Amino acid sequence: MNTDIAVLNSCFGIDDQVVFKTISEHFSIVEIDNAHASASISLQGAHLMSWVPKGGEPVIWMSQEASFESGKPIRGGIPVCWPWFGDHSANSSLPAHGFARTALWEVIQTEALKDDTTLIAFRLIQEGGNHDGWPYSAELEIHFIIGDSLKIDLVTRNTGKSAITVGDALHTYFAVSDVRNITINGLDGCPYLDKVDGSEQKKQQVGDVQFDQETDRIYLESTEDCVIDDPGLKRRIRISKLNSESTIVWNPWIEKSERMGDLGKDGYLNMVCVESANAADDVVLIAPGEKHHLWVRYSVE
Ligand code: TA6
Repeated sequence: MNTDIAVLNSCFGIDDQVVFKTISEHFSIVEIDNAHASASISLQGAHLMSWVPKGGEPVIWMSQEASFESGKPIRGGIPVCWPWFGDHSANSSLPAHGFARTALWEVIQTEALKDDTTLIAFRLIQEGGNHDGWPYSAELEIHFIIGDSLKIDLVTRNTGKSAITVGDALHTYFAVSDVRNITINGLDGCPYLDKVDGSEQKKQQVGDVQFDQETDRIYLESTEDCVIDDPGLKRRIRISKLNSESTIVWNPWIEKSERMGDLGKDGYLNMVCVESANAADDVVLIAPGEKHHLWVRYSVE
């Protein structure tokens, strides 16, 4: 896999629209800028770090204290959780949310599309046995279309000889004016596992989700659009998705964010995670040779 910046720019750069650069030793990113939006994505984890529609505010939150070190998860942006969500079911000493988000992905495609949006795609090849906790073979690709909406397609292809079970998520940190003043709708009536209360199964009462404490919920049977209503920024962020049965809603609030140490002072106030996933009992079974697409579209209204 080639990570030489000059080679990447020669093979995949697009004048003034797609440019590869390093931001620290062994940490390379790609910056995208087109008529509709700008974005940046790290090659580690194929991790989108920013997306700003032209003339708008950043939609994706990044911690002021985020570290950009090889092999270390980035706090903010869109971490790719794969091939498991949360703790590994059999070995909690393995990295939370799997290994894809700290692996180095290869760039496989860039294209300036006819509607002046930009497509960029990355791949991670997993050979059976080269990661603890997941002795299977698969190819993972992520395709981004950067425009005044953000479309993401996370594709798992089973390249092995036996069926595989995959938990996956786009663990997206959305930027908000003040988490105490936003609401999230689209989860009415959904059952959820309350990770702040021993993962007890509860049911979302009719009405929007609001925040006044640490919130960490895995909503199940949640396939509808979610909308983050943010009066402070006078905007609504719509989260549409396909092939995702779970939605995780997370804000660490005060104590947990102080314990985590990398959200920045009061950083928790300006973020909320709404994660399109297949987690807990919603994990997906993929037969040999088959593919699974987890697809989302983020748009600002
Ligand atoms: O998606 C919510 C969650 O599972 C929380 O429990 C919290 O752990 C968060 O992910 C962040 O996880 P990370 O491994 O990125 O620190």
